[in-house]
Amino acid sequence: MRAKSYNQYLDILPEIKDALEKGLPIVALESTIISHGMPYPRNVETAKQTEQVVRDNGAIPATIAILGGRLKVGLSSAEIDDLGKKGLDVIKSSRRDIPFLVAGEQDGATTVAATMIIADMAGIRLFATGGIGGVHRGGENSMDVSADLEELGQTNVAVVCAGIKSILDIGRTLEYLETAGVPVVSYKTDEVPAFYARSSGYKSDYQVNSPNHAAKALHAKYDLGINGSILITNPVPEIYALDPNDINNTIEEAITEMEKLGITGKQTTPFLLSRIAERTGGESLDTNIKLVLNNAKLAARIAVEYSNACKDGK
Ligand code: PSU
Ligand code: MN
Repeated sequence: MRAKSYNQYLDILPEIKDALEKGLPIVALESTIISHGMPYPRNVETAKQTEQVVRDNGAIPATIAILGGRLKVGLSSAEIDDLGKKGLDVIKSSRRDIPFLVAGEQDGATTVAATMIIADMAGIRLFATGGIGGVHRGGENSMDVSADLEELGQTNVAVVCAGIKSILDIGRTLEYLETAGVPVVSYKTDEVPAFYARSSGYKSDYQVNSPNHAAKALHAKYDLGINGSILITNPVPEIYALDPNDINNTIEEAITEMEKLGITGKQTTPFLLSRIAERTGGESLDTNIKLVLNNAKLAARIAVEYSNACKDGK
């Protein structure tokens, strides 16, 4: 067997390669959120704004996707435009899909799981997104459990998100993460936020009050050789949060509609996100965008501290 070398599959933008060599702070960003998570053109605007927020907070953005079978670490502005315009026509790609897209020289938008895998290959340890996949409601029967959870259990990239969305079974998702050995931490609160809403009623494992605290825990984890992610949940800013009861009713209605239509598998999350946006008259989309930007800021600040911790060796 050949020595393990992923480099032949990776295309890393020169700015990011340089930052990796120098140990500078970098934040990975996913592309399924662009193609499947939001409608055009706000998906493209948001992707570019997110990159800018990462830069404004001292780190270098690396938006990840698969293009023509190449694992791209960092996209050009034109490539982001293209993914955003193609939307649902791009293949939503998780761990299972990567080898087939490479072999077929195809394009794929990467989910949290696939983005983590590619970020890890490049050596990027921080990743910002909006929401992760989890155990779907009724998952105890359907077994609809996102591959994101298994990835969080094994791949060495910390993920900053806005908590667990109530399209999912929050309690079971947290149980799964506990089993997988993933610490769920919350930023400046002791509760796991619920994406559109700041509160879920579930306590997180650890509260962190500074980017430095999160970075030190991450550094300790990888220094100790404990594989897997730390899930850093960051509540949506108060002014953009939605009323938990209102949004839960909207989510219930969207789930009922989805069940009637017989939608399952990888179509589930994109369907629910777009129905919820329609039913809230775009309000949920505005909240979604604001929380992504908020997460990019926190991830960049943690990346700065993590880069310092690595240089100090502590
Ligand atoms: N949640 C969101 N927006 C998203 C997703 C989740 O609020 O765009 C995307 C992410 O890419 C995530 C994926 O990794 O959906 C999970 O899909 P599934 O449940 O099919 O694994
Ligand atoms: Mn699923």
